[in-house]
Amino acid sequence: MVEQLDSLALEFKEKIKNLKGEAEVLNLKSEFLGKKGKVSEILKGLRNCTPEERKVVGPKANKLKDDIGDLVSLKLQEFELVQINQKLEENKIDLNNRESFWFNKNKSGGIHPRSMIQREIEDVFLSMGFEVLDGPHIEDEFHNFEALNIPGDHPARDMQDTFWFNDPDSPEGKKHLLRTHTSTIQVRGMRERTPPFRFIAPGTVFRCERTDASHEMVFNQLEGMMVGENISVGNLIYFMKTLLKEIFKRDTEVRLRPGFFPFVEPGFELDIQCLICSGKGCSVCKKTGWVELLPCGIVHPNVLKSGGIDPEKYNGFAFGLGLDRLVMMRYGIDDIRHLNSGDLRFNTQFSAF
Ligand code: FA5
Repeated sequence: MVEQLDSLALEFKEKIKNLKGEAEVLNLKSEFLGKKGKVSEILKGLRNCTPEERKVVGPKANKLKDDIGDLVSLKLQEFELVQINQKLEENKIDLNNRESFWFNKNKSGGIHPRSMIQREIEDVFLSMGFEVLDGPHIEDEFHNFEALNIPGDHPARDMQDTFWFNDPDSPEGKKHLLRTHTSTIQVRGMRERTPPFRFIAPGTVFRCERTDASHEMVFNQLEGMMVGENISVGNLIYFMKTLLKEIFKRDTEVRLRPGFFPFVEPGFELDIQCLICSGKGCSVCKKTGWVELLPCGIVHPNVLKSGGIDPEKYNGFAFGLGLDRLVMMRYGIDDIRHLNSGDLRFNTQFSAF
């Protein structure tokens, strides 16, 4: 039996050398190790062996099984490597040759639905005399919280959990963070202007929160601010209505309810009737029929002071539009996570790619 096992080992090594594919390797494995395979057939003879013979044959048979298993794995890895190299070769991109980029062959780039809507909104506000501002993603505590009337011990800080950086260069341990909202640009904008002024500021914001159909950790807002003399809630509502009318090209059901934000007083939540389910209730609106879209209010005097503006003389309104949610409502997208997926099957539905 020992000789039989030795010759099986040689036979296997010889046969596996010439195999051409995964299926052939697996067939050979079962020819040797399967229930009715060559090794099993030999081992049936163990019954007739003496205990001494078994002590020799048993370990030898086990070693042969292990060796066959190892040779099979090695051969399969070899095939896998060939396949990977083949794929790499097929998808090779010569960065010096524009013709070799896949998207240049038959297709051109397109615009993400969020960028399309952002541009539309910018046009609407530009036509109403607003400027378009930008601000940094990495912010300090002052612009994200303190200047907005949210001191260190204020419970409102818990409403927007975020990602913090330690600042080794700051002796007071002043911390930096990924901005949680575009309201950071309010103070930056105010400090660089004298009233009257009006601006919007679109941008990406970051929050440490659980994702679902209407919540992302990285999402986009569009801030708006108008400061001057005798600005009223009526002015605010006018601009909000104009925005929604221009974007949806039809009247939409909205509701205004009181909302608390330390940087506005009074503060409001402007909700839009869910256009995914027409107000019947779905996962996007959490079965309420309404989607929180546009918090807004009259700027708090402390915030005007942080921006270097005299609250005795001037006042203003501010709003913070949830841009991704607006895009969802406009196109009937039932899950916010599609927007950041980078999936071309999704992106190509909105503009010519
Ligand atoms: C704010 O961020 C305030 N800075 C808005 C503001 C500005 C109020 C100026 C008053 C004056 P809020 O946390 O509610 O508020 O977010 C604003 C909007 O962003 C929400 O109405 C919603 O449309 C959107 N939003 C909030 N969290 C998420 C999230 N995790 N994923 C997607 N959109 C979100």
